Amino acid sequence: MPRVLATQSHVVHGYVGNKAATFPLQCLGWDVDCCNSVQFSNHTGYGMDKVFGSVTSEKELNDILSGLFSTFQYDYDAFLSGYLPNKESVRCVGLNYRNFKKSNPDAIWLMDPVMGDEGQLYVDEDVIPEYKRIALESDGLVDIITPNQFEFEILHGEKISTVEELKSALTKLHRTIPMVVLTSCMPNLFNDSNNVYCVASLRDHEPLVFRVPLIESYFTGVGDLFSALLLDRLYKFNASSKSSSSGKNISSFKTQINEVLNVVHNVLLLTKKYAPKDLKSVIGVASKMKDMELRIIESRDFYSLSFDKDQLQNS
Ligand code: PXL
Repeated sequence: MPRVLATQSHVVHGYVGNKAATFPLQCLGWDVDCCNSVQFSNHTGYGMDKVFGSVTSEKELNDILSGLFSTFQYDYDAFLSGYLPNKESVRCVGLNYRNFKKSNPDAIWLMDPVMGDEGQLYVDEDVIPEYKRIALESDGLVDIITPNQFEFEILHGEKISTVEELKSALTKLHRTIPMVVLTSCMPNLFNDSNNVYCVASLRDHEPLVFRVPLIESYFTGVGDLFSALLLDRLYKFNASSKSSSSGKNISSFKTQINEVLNVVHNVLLLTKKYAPKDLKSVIGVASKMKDMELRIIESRDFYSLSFDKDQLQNS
């Protein structure tokens, strides 16, 4: 059974961070070791006056991660990092994961640099230089990064308004990171507000563009689910290509991203089915937000689905 170390948030109620990642990964046969960067009552979309709990201190986070390293140095096949609330937590995870990667050079590190969306930061601003340091200065450390466009622009240091600018920014980021997946791009980039665009790029290949039908709703934790599922697909492909020596290729990368987008799309459709129809009555109303939580458990039959070509083309 492969084992992943996942450092991101824990919420008591609902499904973001490790709560969104753990059950799907377990369904896919993973042993998931969760290290919680925060323990909150619920996600921050309920309104900051409705978030209770605490941020794991740098000392505690470092004690846990370095303690795990001292006992389980060679026991992880993959590393996942997501929501880290401040510069101390980003730096601490960076340093500890660096040690793990040195001992396990074949293990995959998927870093989701969770910082914000649509122009709004939802972590401390001082995480930015720390994420830049990890992403831009350390070749061979992070294998795959899954920012949204806002986060990608922060790492790149400039706004991106055209596909050409996007391509050249990707080439720059590929100097240090072999795989980059922009989980969602802003509608103006592809002049299409009816669909969501995901751009996946493998070093030395043309970026792949995926169009996903937009589901009007208000979901939280989608990126966390996406990253977990993608890590599973990439790990399994790496493991099988090592034994068959077929190497990493662009067509299997495309299939993996397509499959993950399809699974996430199905989870969102199911979530929407149970969610209130009148979105205006929900946003900012804490007592109703619970009905918008991802249906992670009810979606259990989706996670391991592979999709045939016809389904892929239609989706
Ligand atoms: O990645 C989403 C996320 C994770 N963790 C916490 C959050 C959110 C989004 O709101 O509040 C605590």
